[in-house]
Amino acid sequence: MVRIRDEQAFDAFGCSPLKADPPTPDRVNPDITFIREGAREVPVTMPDGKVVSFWNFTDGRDDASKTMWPSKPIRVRQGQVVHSTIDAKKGSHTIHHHGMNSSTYNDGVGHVSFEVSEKYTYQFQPHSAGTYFYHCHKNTVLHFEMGMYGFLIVDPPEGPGRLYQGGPAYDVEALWAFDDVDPRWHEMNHDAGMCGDDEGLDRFEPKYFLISGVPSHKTRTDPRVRITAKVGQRILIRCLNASYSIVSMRIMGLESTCFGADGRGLNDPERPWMQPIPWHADDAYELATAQRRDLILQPTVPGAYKVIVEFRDWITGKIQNNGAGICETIINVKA
Ligand SMILES: [Cu+2]
Repeated sequence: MVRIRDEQAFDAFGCSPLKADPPTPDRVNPDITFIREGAREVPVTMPDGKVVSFWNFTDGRDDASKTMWPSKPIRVRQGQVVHSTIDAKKGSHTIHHHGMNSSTYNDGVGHVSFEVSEKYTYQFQPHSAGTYFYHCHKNTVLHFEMGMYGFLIVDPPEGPGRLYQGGPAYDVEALWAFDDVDPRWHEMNHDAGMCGDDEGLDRFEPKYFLISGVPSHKTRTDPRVRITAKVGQRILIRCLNASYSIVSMRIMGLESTCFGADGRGLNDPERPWMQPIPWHADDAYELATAQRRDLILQPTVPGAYKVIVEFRDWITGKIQNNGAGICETIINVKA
């Protein structure tokens, strides 16, 4: 074990972040509420038969969410006052609602506010419809790799069916979260590395690759990933790169248009410098860690269109795991 040089300074910031369960400041009546309980273990069987354990946030009011990984989405409407309560249960955790303009108290970043040891209610009000995600921000590099995340979707005030006000409508919606797994990290304890201990968190060697919790050997068939639509329908794919790789994505034989990036619409008249981006068939488009892209497709010809998702090393650009870091799925378009 290698200790860092200035232990005192690290102790104040790294080892001992404040753990607290304060009342929510400036609390008002919410329009919608959520409960997320911290760190239930969800086993996932990988292509080689090995079982890797992930941690989820369980919706305290929904038994089905106990086995869901990624965690059950939080879905709200633009302008609503949202109360999202964490019940930490095991150890301390936080919820960072990534992309919301929250106050520091409500931002859920453990090291700049506090970690929640029992319960805290985050209060925020989303102002921009689009695709976001929520995740634990305690010992972030580890807890995020352990899977403590889920989609956070902000619908326009009138509800689902349109990406944002003035944006495109859709008939079919898919949520794709790309993830990569270094199984060595999944054997660590909650606080590994927080005191500057050399636990090997600077080495990330992903061996398994998944889309929305589905390992690569099942992404072509599992309905959590595979898309089924009819000719003429408009398909919305909400993409989230929840991996520690650069994700390079190709949709073979189909044109699409990126109408949203990181929770912002791209054809908003108030932001004329941002324009929808055409994604040409067969071309590769990249997402860095935590980026979201909202794609709209409207296929005119029936077919089973292949989607290829490559996980590439940030530095070398090579496909992870000696070229094996690939997931494929199908957009199945029926007449
Ligand atoms: Cu956590």
